[in-house]
Amino acid sequence: VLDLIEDVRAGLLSPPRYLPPKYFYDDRGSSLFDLICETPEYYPTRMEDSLLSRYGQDIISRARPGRILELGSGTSRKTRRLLDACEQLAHTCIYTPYDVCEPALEQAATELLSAYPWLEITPLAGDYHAGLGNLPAVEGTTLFVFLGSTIGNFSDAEANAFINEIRQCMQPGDFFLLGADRVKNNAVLHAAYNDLGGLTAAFNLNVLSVLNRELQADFRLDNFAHEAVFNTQFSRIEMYLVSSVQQSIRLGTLAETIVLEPGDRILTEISRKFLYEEVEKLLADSGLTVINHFEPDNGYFSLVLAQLGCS
Ligand code: AVJ
Repeated sequence: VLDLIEDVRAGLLSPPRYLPPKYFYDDRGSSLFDLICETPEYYPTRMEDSLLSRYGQDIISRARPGRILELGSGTSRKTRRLLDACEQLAHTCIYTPYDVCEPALEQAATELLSAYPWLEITPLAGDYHAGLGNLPAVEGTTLFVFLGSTIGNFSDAEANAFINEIRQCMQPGDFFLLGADRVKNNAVLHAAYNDLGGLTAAFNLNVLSVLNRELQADFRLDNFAHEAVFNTQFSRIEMYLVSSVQQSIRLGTLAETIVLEPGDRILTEISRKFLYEEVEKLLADSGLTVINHFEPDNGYFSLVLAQLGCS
């Protein structure tokens, strides 16, 4: 809650209003996100999943990881493709899911153990924005994975800082697997963030329920509309909550009041879309060497395996 108070003070009290996207993911938000992933419009999850199924064995046989460390693991659904590949190659390893959400970690661990009895799971709870700290040593290499194009939620500077953080935790020879969404036809992008079933809208609005609950606020969800537009200049989807009326909102915990006019907007998420070269540049700028760059025929998504060179 302290983080939230600070972020709300910094971002929400005056325009341009901005909230970090990490507050979407309470129980309801996480369920809504899972449902979004199944809509016909939201292609990234399916694309990444099929790349992981297709190239999982290539990745595992190249990295032969002693440990797979997944940042922001959530339900660990996508990671199963990598674990399947381990199984097919009779390769065993430790799996360390790393997430802010402890209940999700525990549930994922229980489910994974029943599906992969050979797997040793050592979950790590924490906020990766605060850095990874000291990782327990393991035998063999560690394969760091950061999937789902969550990297797209970061600004350029944040993305570089984040990958640098990870690089600091890597030993020479360790690998990094990054999933990143790519620039594509505007209509496809627009539809992915404006699904006809209204799940993305519900997901976006849900952050106001989080604020209501955590900060004794009185946002009325029906006074806001979901908006998601592709900003060509910055090559990113921008997701907003737009005030549809003149309204004042009380934030009890902060003893603050926000006044909004019709049309006033709160930026709730950026989701950057990268060019092929930009994905590689992100990694190269942190001193990582690209080993494999996987993409589907339509170039909708990138899955990149990189390594910290042994010097
Ligand atoms: C989980 C951050 C990758 O940016 O596409 C989905 C979140 N927001 N629909 C994304 C999201 C709206 C998603 N990431």
